[in-house]
Amino acid sequence: MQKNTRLILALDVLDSDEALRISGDVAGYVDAIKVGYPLILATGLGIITELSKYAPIIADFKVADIPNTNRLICEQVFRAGADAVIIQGFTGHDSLRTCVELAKSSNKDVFVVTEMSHPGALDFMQAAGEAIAKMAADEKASGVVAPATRPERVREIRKIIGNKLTIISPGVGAQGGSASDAIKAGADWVIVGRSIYQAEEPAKAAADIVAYIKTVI
Ligand code: 3DU
Repeated sequence: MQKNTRLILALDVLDSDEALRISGDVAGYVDAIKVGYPLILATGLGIITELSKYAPIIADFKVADIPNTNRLICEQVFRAGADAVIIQGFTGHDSLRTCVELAKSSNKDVFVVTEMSHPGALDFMQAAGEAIAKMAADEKASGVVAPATRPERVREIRKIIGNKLTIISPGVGAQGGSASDAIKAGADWVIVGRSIYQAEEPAKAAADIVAYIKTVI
């Protein structure tokens, strides 16, 4: 994944024609497209292959199972053409290690969720966030997913993982986070969904975010 615009589109629409149209419109403004359960359950895993002509694809399955099941899931995701997969960190070292080993052998990336961006992440997840970030670094994941809604946590997680891992950061726009604050706090990329795909002109919305990011780098 090339660090160029520093914007990742979260494509949580439910229709394949719409997904392809929006991807074509915004392709010049995004470094990757993140797809997850909503689009894939609605249209099928083949949508990954179709979208991969526009940008690298991150499959956000938040994989959270025993090592063997994690491996089976990641195999399918990579076979479909995804360049990266997002997994949950709370399942521990062995579950993560299995994904990282598979990814490295196929030249793919694994991003590990430390703590999520919504308010409920404070109930249980945040307490484990720093330990998960350390684990992601120890297990040599490609990067972590950290919340743009809490830039101070992005900053803390950056300190823990150093500069070898990247940070992708959701929560910008609809969830209240700011793209520039997340980037200033140490995120490599921001992930934006509704503020782009629900906009009247998705390409303009994406271009505006990219321009905003450029003011702080
Ligand atoms: O709130 P948005 O519409 O910009 O979409 C954010 C996307 O990022 C969405 O796909 C959501 O499932 C994902 N995500 C988070 O919002 C927060 C996380 O901690 C991890 C992933």
